[in-house]
Amino acid sequence: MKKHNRSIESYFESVGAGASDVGLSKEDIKKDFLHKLFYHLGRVPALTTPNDLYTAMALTIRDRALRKFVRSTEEFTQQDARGVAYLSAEYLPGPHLGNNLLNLHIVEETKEALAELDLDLDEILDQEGEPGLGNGGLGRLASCFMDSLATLGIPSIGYGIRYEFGIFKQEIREGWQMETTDKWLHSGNPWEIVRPEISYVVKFGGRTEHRTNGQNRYEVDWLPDSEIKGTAYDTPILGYQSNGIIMRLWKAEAVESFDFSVYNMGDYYRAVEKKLRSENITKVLYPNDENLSGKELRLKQQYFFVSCSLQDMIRLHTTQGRELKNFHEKFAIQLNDTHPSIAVAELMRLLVDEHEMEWDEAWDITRQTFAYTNHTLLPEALEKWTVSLLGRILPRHLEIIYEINSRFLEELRDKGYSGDQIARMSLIDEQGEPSVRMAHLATVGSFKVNGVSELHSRLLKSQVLNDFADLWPGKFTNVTNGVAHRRFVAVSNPGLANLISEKIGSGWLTNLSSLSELEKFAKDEKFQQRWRDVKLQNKTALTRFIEEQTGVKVDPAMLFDVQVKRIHEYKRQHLMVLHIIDLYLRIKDGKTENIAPSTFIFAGKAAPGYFLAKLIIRLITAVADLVNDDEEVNKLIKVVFLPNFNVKQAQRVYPAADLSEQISMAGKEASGTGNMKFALNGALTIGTLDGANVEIREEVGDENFFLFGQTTEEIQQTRREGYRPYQYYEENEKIKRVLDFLVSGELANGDKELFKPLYNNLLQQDPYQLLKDFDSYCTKKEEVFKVWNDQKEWTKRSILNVARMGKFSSDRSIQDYCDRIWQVKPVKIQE
Ligand code: NBG
Repeated sequence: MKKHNRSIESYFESVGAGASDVGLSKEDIKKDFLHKLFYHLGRVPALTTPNDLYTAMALTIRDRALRKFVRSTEEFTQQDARGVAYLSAEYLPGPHLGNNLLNLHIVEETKEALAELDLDLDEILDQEGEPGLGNGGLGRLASCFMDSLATLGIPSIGYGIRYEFGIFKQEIREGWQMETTDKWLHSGNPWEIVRPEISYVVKFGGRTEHRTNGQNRYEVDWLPDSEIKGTAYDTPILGYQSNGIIMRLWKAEAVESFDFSVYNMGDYYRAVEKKLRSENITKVLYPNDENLSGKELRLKQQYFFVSCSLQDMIRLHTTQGRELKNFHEKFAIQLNDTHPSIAVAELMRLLVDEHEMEWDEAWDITRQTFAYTNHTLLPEALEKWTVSLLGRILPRHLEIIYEINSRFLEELRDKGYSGDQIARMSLIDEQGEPSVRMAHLATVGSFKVNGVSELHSRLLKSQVLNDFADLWPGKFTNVTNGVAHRRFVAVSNPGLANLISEKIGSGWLTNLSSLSELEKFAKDEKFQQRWRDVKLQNKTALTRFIEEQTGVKVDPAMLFDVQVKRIHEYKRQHLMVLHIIDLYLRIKDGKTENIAPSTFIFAGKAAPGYFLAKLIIRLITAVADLVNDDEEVNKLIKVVFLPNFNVKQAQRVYPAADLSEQISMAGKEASGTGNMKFALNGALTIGTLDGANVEIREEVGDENFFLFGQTTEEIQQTRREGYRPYQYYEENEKIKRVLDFLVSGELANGDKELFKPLYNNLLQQDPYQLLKDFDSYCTKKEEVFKVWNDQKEWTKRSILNVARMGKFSSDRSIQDYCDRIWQVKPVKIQE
């Protein structure tokens, strides 16, 4: 086929196949499904496995998704629009099939097509695993953004890493978290297409040579000591009845040129070893959320995917006949945290060293291209690379960073900045072992910097990047996070989605604010009853799942009180546990009045090297065993730890929750997005004034939100006054009793030592001020129980929560990015 400027439509028309070669009718789907099953997978009907059925269906739908992608790309190219490249080291797309069916509007057609073949869509959906290519909120946010970018018709592409092993699989053995590898590719991945022709060479190590060329131009050669090839793997991401975009993930491979021709036996093995070593780069995701490990391989991963992505953008740009001096007019590149921030130096290198651009022009372009999103204020999570490591892996980039820094510091000196200020703002941290501050590199190299909630953006400006915000006030902005409500409500909670659409129409699918039309039904008792029926159904389904996974039987009539997220001290899962222990002790004392029957549900992974987080899981499972086995207690409360929290499990949990626990110490949770998913599914929130909780409360109304705990200011005040947690232990009977219980041995077959580290941590430092917030939390829980006992009141609040959550769609977040940061316009396909 020769290259023509013809549209995809015209090709099909010319062979008489009609424009709808991948039709959406029941018959089209059925025919294509059988075609995939027999001719693509080569299956004999009698030997078909459930995975075959799933794969055939996925391939059927992938064709339709690709059609949208091809059409969108045609349109983007024609309109010559500015586009967005989202650079993220993590993505958590979740299962694709259900979401794609919704977006193509063919759930019913597919169900029927399968039913006619005696197959069940739900069983097929259940077959799908998920790419666990992220740790938590940050990776999931990237995937929510892909969904919204496609839906809004923004010319865009998401770049990342195709880890062969994603986030570990969590099992619970004898109460402890155990990690096993996540072999997500083992039964194949029908959604991706490998693009062997889209590949780039990435260099590592070695040294640089500086010289002046014939035209008197100063030039630098980078003579690396190894090279690795990155190959593109594309997954189409569909918008809702809209465009399709691509998530392009890079896989590391040995470069073609590695030399098999000159081997003897020994060299052959060495050559193969070298190949394996190359592939190591994209082998496994680092399972640390909010923490930096300083690992060489991690830096290599970051550079690898960034370099491939930038080379790819430059290729896209120049093959369309454009000049590099216009690069920033065609691309806005969003840095999802500092993980891809080496891109600032890499774009400089590509422009200056490889494309012979002058430094000043290259720097102008770079600074008009990048924008940086910060996702955490936790000091231990701010990325730094030692100068010695960075210089060894990326010698040329270290030189470029030094050059950027020296020019930047010169600017500060000219402005009269003091030595102290300059040391604070420098890209190089000279305290201790010299290291590169990646957040500073990202800030200096970007035209906009944003936090992910109002509070977080404010704290970012007043704390972590304070000096930069003073220098460039206009550079800083906020974009509050949002979630893909279609996945987390329409796909996960069809009962609620149908009820809502029946009342107010389906406009909320593309315009979440229209949920406000539900407000008028908040007190309607018939509607309330239906609202509760849906919740009960979802809880019953979760009950079955809990029993399957943990063997624990729970009663769906109980209050489902849920905390699911990564396990971290700052998120304070143990605060919830301390309260459960208090309830247990009360019940044992026979003081059961005012306790609403509750099931406490936890899920989440702990970083494998994070001892206290793992001990918190051990504590939850210990409390679960104690409570669930005690006849006197288990009628009133139960405790469950669901192993291996991931997107698929999350989609079962949110719809079944009554109460959402968002109880981090104020100032620590940048935004939270689980908080939004819960509230959108009708859970009420108990939470602190942290992250996006603040805005959720503003929206849903103080009276519909269970607020407790100190504010950021109060926390700082407490710290300034010299926080002494031991004092709370001494002065507060309840705290003393609960903490003593931790080390009484009753939770651990007489072992008094097991939970000592947590006990000591709380009594000696309590860095997240649990003890200080404990009373306020318990008091609020009493109120929760009271409101729960008034089901009409509870349901009214639940309806109002949903009705007022319109702000928290990722569609709105992406619109904010477009308006405040990228300055890009939608190019929607017409179909
Ligand atoms: C996380 C924050 C969350 C936030 C997500 C998405 C990191 C580094 N940060 O509060 O902890 O919701 O990012 O912005 O993973």
